[in-house]
Formats: sequence, structure tokens, C-alpha cells
Amino acid sequence: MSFAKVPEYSAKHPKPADITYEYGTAGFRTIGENLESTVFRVGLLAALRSQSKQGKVIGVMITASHNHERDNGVKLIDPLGEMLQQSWEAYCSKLANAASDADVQSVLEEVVRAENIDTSIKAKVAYARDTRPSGPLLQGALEDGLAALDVDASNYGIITTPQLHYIVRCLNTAGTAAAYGEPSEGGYNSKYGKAFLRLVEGKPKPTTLHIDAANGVGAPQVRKLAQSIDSPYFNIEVHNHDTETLGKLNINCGADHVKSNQHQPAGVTIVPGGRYCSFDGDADRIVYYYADESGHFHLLDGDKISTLVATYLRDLVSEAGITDLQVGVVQTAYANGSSTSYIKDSLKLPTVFAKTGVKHLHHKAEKMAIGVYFEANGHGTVLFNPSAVDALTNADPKTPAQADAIQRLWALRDLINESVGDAMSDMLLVETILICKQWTLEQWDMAYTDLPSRLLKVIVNDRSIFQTTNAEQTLTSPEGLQDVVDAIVAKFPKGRSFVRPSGTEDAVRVYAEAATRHDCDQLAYTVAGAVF
Ligand code: 16G
Ligand code: ZN
Repeated sequence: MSFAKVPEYSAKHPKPADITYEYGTAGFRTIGENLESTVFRVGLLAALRSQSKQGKVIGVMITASHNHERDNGVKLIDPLGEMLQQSWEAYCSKLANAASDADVQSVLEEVVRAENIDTSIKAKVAYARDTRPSGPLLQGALEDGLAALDVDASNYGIITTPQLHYIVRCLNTAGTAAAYGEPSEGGYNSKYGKAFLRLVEGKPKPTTLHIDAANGVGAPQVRKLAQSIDSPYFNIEVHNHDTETLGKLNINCGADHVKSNQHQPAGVTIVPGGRYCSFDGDADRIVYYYADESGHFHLLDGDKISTLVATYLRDLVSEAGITDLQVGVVQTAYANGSSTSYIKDSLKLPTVFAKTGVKHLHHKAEKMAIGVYFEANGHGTVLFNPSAVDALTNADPKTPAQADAIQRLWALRDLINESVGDAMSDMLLVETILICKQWTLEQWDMAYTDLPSRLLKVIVNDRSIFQTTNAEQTLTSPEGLQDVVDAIVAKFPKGRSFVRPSGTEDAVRVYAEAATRHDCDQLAYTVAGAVF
């Protein structure tokens, strides 16, 4: 491969002079039209990443998730469907900010040298996008980047972010002992659908699940999943499915809106006894909710999903008679304090904290045998790590009940998208557990009661002065501010608060929780006042 064609192609996608790009928590993200040069260059870097992995397929997803429709974003997916290795993020930012077409070429050469890349290897890239209006423009820019380096490229169309993660993993594991499934939309639906039916068939059938698809790509995709499953066990009604009309994506609906505002989305009428969930704009997050008898709204967020799943897995491991297989839970500082106490004190499972952003949780979960990880916002999954797979393979059931539990654990592993948090796979997992336990959402919610919490956004002059340690729970800079926060928190029963710089916006976030709604709000606003 040569870089000869790069300057010519690069000239078609000039970088706006006044913008500095940063590969953040979830890749590059900003106003869609401003991303053309960046997406073009991500195509170039995807090629080098593939070569650095001996020609494995690298994924490129064009999406801005729950963000506004005018925004867009792009991120790279590593060979097993995981987020791009962190050490490459700096290359992404450097390439995105190269001032001239010639500079683009020299950054590429620099990466080749630094990573000792064999550029004679044929690079392979799989890409997809969500439903955003700037998607086609950015897809064109990406295709130019891939063409400039003669990449063997495959377009997977308009699919969810987790579907592309799944496809990348399937492509790279095909024909090996770790084969993950058919690398296609149909393969995805069939793998997860079959595992679901294996787990629920014979149990009583559930009532309709109402899905708010945020007017995003999850809408058509979950319908296809339902068609593929084709069973009363997955009886859904999709709301907010308008992906055609401009200005609807994520507006007053979707998982992020529901979690942030703690109320039902527009476009869905919730009635007591009904079952509801919301996806975000690219269907990698999910939250559930319901109305109680008096019509009050109750949210079942990522923490609730995580505790439901961890409990179920723990019990199944015990029913299987496997003694040396530990289930652990990874949370972030945003996890409601009640959920953390519940995991430690009632479930008696180990729990650790990771920094915000799925990749951080994923890495901590890789260190557990079965690692359940969820952000409170509904983003997460479960990992069955090699020691868990060994334990299941070597399990020696003494009774039919133990054999059945082992089979169920295998089926659960097939039901879960281990490459990344996935609204559709997580939904099937929650549905499976609720069907098996014969639980309503209200019964699921009874495990523990959330402490009142509040999340505030504070606009500051320079968020880079806010630095944290201890999984973002403690400020190390500005000096003295953590002591001030600690002194405020000490005044509130069950008070907890932390300050962290956002990884996606030019702002600082303040989280607070306390025993009462009044205390919690006072705590949040007092800490925000100290930050400002
Ligand atoms: C990104 C993360 C999300 C996290 C959020 C925090 C991924 C794929 N997405 O959207 O998990 O909760 O950032 O945003 O990792 P913040 O840093 O602005 O609070
Ligand atoms: Zn998302």
C-alpha cells in the first residue's frame, strides 16, 4: 500500500481551520457537517489499525447516539468488537487535527513507524451508520478514506452500533473455536432470538412490551428482530419509530431523555400494569419503566438491570453446583448508592468502580470470571471470561437440575452481546429473567429503593483544570476543592457527591444523592456553587 493517493483524496475533504477535534469517551462527536474531514481521516486510520492487527477487520461506526440530530460522530471498533485500544486514540486526534493534506500523509507515516506496521497487508474495514441526516455525507467521506488506501471495505448499511460491534467480532472469529455467529443483521437476529426462545419456551407468556425507539435506528431493527423471533414470547409494540421526519430523533424521547428527566417519553402513554422500555438513538442503551397504581412513574435504570442480571446469574451458578465461579459487578460513580449497598450487603457479590465510559467498565469486567457491567444510564453488558467458560466446560452435574442450570448458563452466554452494551440483547436478557421469575416490573423494582439523586451540568471557563482520581469520585485539582465538597457532603444524611469533567461536552458534571429529595437537591446545588 502506498500513501500516494492520500493528498488528492484528502483535498476533497478539507479540515475546517478553526476546529480542534478530540477522540473522546465515545470517539469524535460534534456537529455533523463539521466532521467530514475527520471521518475521511478515520477511514485512513482504520486501514492502518487493520494492518497493525495483521489484516483483521476493523469497524467504523458513524453515529452520535443520544445526541441531537444535527450532531454526528465516528468511532473505531477493534477486532473482537471492543472499543479502540486507548493508545490509538491519540493518533486519531492527531490525524484529525493535521492542518494540511501533506500533514495528513506525514501523520500516517508517523503511525506506521511508531507501530511498526507492515503496509503490504490488505486492510479490511466494516462500516455502518445510524439514521442521522448527515450520515450519507459522512459515509461518502469515509468511503473516500478507504478508497485512498485500497481497503477491502464492506458497508453494513443502517444498523445499530452494537450490531456493527457484533458483526466485526463475527468476521474476525469465523472458522475458529471462538466463532461468534453469522456476520449479518439476519445472523444477529437469529443468534439472539434462538437463545432467547431456548431460555423462555414452556414458561407463561409475557404481556406486550412497549418500546420507545427514540425515532432512531433501533426502531426498524427491533421490528426485524421481532419478525425473526416470531413468537408470543416477544410481543412488542414500537413507539417513536419515525426515522424519516427531520427533527424527531431523540427529541423528548429515548433512554437518555427518560433517565435524565425521570419521566415518560413523549409519544408513549403509560398505564399502570404496562411494561415499557426506551432505547437511545443508536440502540446501545436501554432503561425500563412503569407507572404504579396511582400513576407514579418509576424508572428501572442500568443499576436496576445490573442487579437483576447479577442476581439471576449468581443463583444459576449456585443451582449449577459450580463453587469456583464468581459473579462480579462493575459500576461507575453514578451508580445509585442503594444499588451498591444492595450488591455488597444483600447479594454479597464483589463490586468495583470504573471511570465513566463503556471501555473503562469493560476492562474491569474482563478481570472477573463473570463480569456484569452497567452504567446507570443503561449502557452495559455481561462478560463470560475464559475462566468462566472453563468452569462451565468442566462442570460435572450431579443432578438433572444442575445439568439444566449449566445449559441455561450456556444459553445466557449466547443471548448476551459480549462485545459491547446492546439495548436489544439486554432487552432480551431482561425479558428472559422476568419471564423465568414471573415478575412484573414492579416486583423487579422491589429489590431496593433508589436514593434521590440529581445530576447538574456546570459550564466553566476551563474544564481541564478539573482532574479526578478514585474512579472520578475524588478531585485532585483544583487544589482544595475536594475538601470543600467533603465538608458540604458531611452535612447531609446518606449524602454523596462528586465532581467530574465531562468527556463529551465542554462542561463539568456534579452528581449528588442524599436521604431525601430536598437534601439531595440542596447538596447538588451547594456543590455546584462551590465549583462555579
Ligand atoms: C459517552 C459514553 C457513555 C458515557 C457518556 C458520559 C460510550 C460508548 N459512551 O456517551 O457510556 O456515559 O459518554 O458522558 O462509552 P460525559 O463524560 O459527558 O458525562
Ligand atoms: Zn448510544
